[in-house]
Amino acid sequence: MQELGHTRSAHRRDHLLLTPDTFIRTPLPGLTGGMAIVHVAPQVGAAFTQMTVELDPNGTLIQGPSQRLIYVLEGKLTLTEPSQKKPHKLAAGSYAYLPTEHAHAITALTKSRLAVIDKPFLPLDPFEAELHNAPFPEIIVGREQDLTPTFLNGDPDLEVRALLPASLGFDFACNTMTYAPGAALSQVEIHYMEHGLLMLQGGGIYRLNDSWYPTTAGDFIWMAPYCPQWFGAIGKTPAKYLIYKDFNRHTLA
Ligand code: UGY
Ligand code: MN
Repeated sequence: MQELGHTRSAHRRDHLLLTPDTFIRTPLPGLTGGMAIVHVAPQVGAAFTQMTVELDPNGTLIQGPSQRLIYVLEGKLTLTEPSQKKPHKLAAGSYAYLPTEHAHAITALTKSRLAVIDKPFLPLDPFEAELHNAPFPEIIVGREQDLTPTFLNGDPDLEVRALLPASLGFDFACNTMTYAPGAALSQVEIHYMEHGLLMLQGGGIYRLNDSWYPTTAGDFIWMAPYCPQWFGAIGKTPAKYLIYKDFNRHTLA
């Protein structure tokens, strides 16, 4: 239906809300048999790129210019990379962390969708790395379904699953957060880290700076550093999102 110029999408100084009706698909170097929806990139002021990559059967994505985290949204795929002879099998909920220059090819067996986060790596100073027993990050392949949740601020209705280990070696965090119906963040957060957020299930109200947005599965949000933020889940099913944040580094590093 023609929406006569109306959309929920919004672009403000310190945040972006992008709803699927405004997504633009583009080709990308390293991507064959598919298209990329680049949700956020340095062009808007972010220090990372987050995209959704849509692959047709046999479509392939190979390594990009930086370290990468992928999270499978839909489909069946293989990940070929040099640390293991046999390709890894990936399906919805599978994820992989791939360090900078770690050669890889992700190939779709069926029509698939992946969340992809690319971020230039900020290494720890070698002295700090030894002090904190935080070696250079290595490849990780896992399944979100196998992760044990923690509860944000002890709230049993707000489950956090960390895709990356709690080591200072990593310069970002990526978690899923699952809110029981009616659950909410216990505070308005204001922090120096930025966020990329993909709403996976359910929905609610996202407060971003001085605006309150109805938000639902499929939406993408970017929160710039210090963007005031709060979420409350609305509806009869849980709300769940995948959330990126820069982490573990001095702000002047
Ligand atoms: O990790 C976070 O900062 C997270 N609690 N923020 C958010 O959900 N907007
Ligand atoms: Mn936050």
